[in-house]
Amino acid sequence: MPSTAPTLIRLADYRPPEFLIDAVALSFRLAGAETQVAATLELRRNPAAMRGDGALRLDGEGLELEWIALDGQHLTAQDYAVDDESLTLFQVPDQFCLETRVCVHPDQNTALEGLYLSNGMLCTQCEAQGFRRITYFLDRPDVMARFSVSLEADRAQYPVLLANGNPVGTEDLADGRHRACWDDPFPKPSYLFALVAGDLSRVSDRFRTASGRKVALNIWVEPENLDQCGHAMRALKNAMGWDEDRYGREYDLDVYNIVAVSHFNMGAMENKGLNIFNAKAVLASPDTATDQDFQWVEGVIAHEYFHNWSGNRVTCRDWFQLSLKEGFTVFRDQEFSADRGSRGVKRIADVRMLRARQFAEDAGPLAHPVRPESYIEINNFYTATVYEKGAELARMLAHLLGPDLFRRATDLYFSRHDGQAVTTDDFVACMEAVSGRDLSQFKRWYSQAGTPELEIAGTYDPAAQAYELRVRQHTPPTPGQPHKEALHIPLALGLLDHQGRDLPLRLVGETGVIRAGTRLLEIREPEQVFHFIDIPEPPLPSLLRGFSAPVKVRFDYSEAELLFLMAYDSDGFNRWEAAQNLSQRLLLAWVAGAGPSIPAGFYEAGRRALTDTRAEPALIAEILTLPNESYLGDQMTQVAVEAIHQAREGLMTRLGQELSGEFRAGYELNQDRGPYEPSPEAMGRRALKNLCLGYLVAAGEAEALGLCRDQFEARHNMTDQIAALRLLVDAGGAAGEEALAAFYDQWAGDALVLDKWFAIQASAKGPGTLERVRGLLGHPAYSPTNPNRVRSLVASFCANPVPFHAADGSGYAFLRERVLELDPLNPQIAARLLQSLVRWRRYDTHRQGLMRAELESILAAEKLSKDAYEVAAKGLA
Ligand code: 0A1
Ligand code: ZN
Repeated sequence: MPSTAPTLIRLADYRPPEFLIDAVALSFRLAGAETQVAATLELRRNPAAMRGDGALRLDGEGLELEWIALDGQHLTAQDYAVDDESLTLFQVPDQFCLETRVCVHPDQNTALEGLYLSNGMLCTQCEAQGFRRITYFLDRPDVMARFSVSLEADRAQYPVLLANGNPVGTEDLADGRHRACWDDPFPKPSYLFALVAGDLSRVSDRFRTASGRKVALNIWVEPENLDQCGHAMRALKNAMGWDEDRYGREYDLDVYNIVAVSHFNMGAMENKGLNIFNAKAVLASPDTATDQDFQWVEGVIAHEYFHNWSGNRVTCRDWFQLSLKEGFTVFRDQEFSADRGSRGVKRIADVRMLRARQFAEDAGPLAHPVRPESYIEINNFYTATVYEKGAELARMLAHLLGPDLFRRATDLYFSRHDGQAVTTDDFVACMEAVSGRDLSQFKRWYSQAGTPELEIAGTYDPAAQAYELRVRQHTPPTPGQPHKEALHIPLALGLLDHQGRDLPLRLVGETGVIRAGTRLLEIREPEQVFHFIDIPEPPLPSLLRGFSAPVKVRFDYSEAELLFLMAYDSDGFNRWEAAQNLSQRLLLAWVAGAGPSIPAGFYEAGRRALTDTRAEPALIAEILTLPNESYLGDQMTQVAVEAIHQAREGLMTRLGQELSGEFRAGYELNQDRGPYEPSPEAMGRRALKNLCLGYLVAAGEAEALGLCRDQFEARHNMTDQIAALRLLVDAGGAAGEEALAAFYDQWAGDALVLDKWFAIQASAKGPGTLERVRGLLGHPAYSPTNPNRVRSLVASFCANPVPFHAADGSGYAFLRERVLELDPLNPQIAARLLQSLVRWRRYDTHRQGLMRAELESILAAEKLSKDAYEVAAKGLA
């Protein structure tokens, strides 16, 4: 346990800051072992705040204070107090200038918050509260200051010196040193501060904004990665153009710098004018990156760029408002990617992820609202709920308002709040202002945790030619919120006739022309009935089209109806959804003991999907991908780990055998004929081709493993190579081992590809996975201080249900060891890994006992971080 019980920070306790900082000048003498930071802060009392005891308390952690002066007067020990977390000045005037000089040690910083070293490069990470590890400051987002920065370092070791804003000059100094100065004209919170110093090479380009500003674009990387920046640069330019077209947002500085670093806790960071990226989120070449990597890079580049408006120009008042920037920005990047590729396929991928991660979070002890009420460690709240569910809330608002009003609302939001630190209420207020709608009920989505369930039933009255749809909403309790209120839910739906055509949807009392197609109903009550008239035949409802709200729908479809929807629904998302429902139903029945009773219609539907020449290959691949094991487990009251695995494998085998001819043809038809292309079409074909190969292997086809070997050895591109490698490794035996060894020899020099080599072994299906993973901990390329490596090996293992949940508890014990090893090094990563243990209530009593015991022993550890403490304590509560 931490030595003192960690404090709970509450939204209800928010108070405006007592002091404001108008400007800050920072001067760094940079070196890996010891960096000096001199800060000059221009402070004044905040007229909008209540007067406290007159003292000024600045945040600061792990700083060695060397000098302090107020309005030019050096202060002595009676004037202030320093503790582990702060510097307090007992008496200060209403307006003054404070100078401090501190010393920090980047080479000892393994937590990767504040200033740290990554492969010899100095870089920073300040969100959420890393700036206080660099200098004493009011490290909270509602204190926005103008920053000017001077960086001084050895020229040979750190030839490139970058910070936020625009460059204002460089200078050579004595003793082989040099200096660069940067000025950021936009006031910003400290979490957006960044600097980088290193021996970096760049790829450069230009962008001309709609109003004619010329922007220099640079992607900075270690020299050997220069050839892997083209995709990110194209993505950046596309994102800049898209934000101008879709949101009227232009870039506002002369330069946009992106730096790739190899040690990073997350994907990337939107620091003003100086984004710092996990190398994995920037670098991409056909040989080294898969199609998924290409898509991810494009999405993250766009996400960080979009933050320049949704996050930087308009920022968060406090960290409870995190989704104000994250939810909205995820929605923006999702829409960008939808416009770049296939909208329908993108929606499926996003919903898959929402269900796998956010619905699971909602169903466990860490459930929290999109705007949480309290936290111990804010780093634990960069969650699927804040990000992905937050994006769904922005999407619902966009649906409810329609495109024109939504654009007017975002224009208003950006102009009304430019340069301010605001709340999710302010965001919704802009939606209300332009639409004249009352969205007070909608706001419950921000404060109420849990996944709402819609129970829907329909009745057809042939005499009246009327269809009645009854919708009941219910949100199950979550920790701290036993009772839930009714939400305002946009429900998009269609009614299909017997030929699969959309009917016109006329509600009773409506007149005028109504076109056939999708209609948006608004659910507000616990129970609501909709009466459709002029319905000539019993219709089949297609519900929650496009997944118009983050809810679960229950409707009693027959198998035949699901097959019909799968074949005919005009909504691509719901065709996929019907397929998922159907396979989920078969698999859960199989797990429950019914065995493999698969209706002929299921195979037929699969065959039809596979041979549908009009459908996009990417969509076909999604339709034929069975729900994954964790998601299936989430649908059970008690997760049957092994039975789920066997049923899923079994269904793949049967589908593969039944449709072997089609899978074989699909494999051939979708081969890349020319050079690799990262286009959506080519990616879709590769996805389908590799899915076909997977089914051929599952079917035990004699030549399937030979095809894998050929594909692996052809080394055509990483997508194909890794797909083949995974199948070979999962199949076990000498062929898998040989391929792993060959892959290692080929890629030992490339850290990001080596991560894949670790991950494939940790996610292997066969026996002996834990032993292999334990062995890999001792591999010279494994390092607990590199988050990407830890995620590849340890997080991949924890996501591999059968070995992680082994009934002897060996997987759980392994995780406990890793968490205790990592926590002193990097608490954020330790706490994230630990989340794999918190959903113990969903397993049998034997496993429950094992998982709890590990949580308890972690909680009992000495000097546990706040991060890990919060997860373990809530996990046991
Ligand atoms: N704001 C970033 C995510 C991020 C958050 C925390 C970090 O370090 C603790 C790093 C990045 C984003 O949304 O991309
Ligand atoms: Zn973000």
